[in-house]
Amino acid sequence: MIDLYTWTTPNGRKASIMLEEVGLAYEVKAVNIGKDEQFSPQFLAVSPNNKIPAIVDHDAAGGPLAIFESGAILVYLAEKTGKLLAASGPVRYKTLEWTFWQVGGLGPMLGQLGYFVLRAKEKSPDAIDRFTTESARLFGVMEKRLAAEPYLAGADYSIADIACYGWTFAASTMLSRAAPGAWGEYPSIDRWLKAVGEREAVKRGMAVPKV
Ligand SMILES: N[C@@H](CCC(=O)N[C@@H](CS)C(=O)NCC(=O)O)C(=O)O
Repeated sequence: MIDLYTWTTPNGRKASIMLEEVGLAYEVKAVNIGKDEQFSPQFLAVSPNNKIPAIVDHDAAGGPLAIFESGAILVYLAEKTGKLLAASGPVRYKTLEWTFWQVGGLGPMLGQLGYFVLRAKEKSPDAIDRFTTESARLFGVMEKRLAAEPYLAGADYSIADIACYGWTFAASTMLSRAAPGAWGEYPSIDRWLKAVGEREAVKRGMAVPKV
């Protein structure tokens, strides 16, 4: 059994979508970051960076294994099950490339954009402009990739698509209303959003945790 520490955010949903896709049994431990539960000693013992998602695999070889950082969780679960990440070869590295593009680029930029347009007490035009421009640039890169390939890693759905789905969905809906310049006409991303969003495992994973 795997414990999944998560909340209702795009980062948390990468892990729940992945667990649904690979079909591993898991128990949800909701960490309400709106109530600062990520700073509790019990959670910090699992995730010392005080961020969700995190997992504990009680069936790991060598005893229970705690993992934080969504990219590490995706790679771990893919390798544990042999699904959604090739074991070797070029497709493996295309998959890792787009997975870490999300973790190091798309996620942080959209997260900062969301903070500055929705939550910051004082509006900072420079910060909003910076993160709007960078988000739009990243979506331009993603649009080009998806115009050339069905999925981010190439022909097949992979952990790279799982990494990008939640944030891209948020950008296409709620965030684009708050920061219209960050989103635009992206026919290939729209096609991909529909294909990924129609997967049953994605629908189930996007509904975790139930609050
Ligand atoms: N790089 C991390 C980012 C995780 C992250 O930013 N999680 C947010 C929720 S979406 C969080 O837990 N925030 C709580 C906090 O910063 O105190 C990952 O990909 O797992």
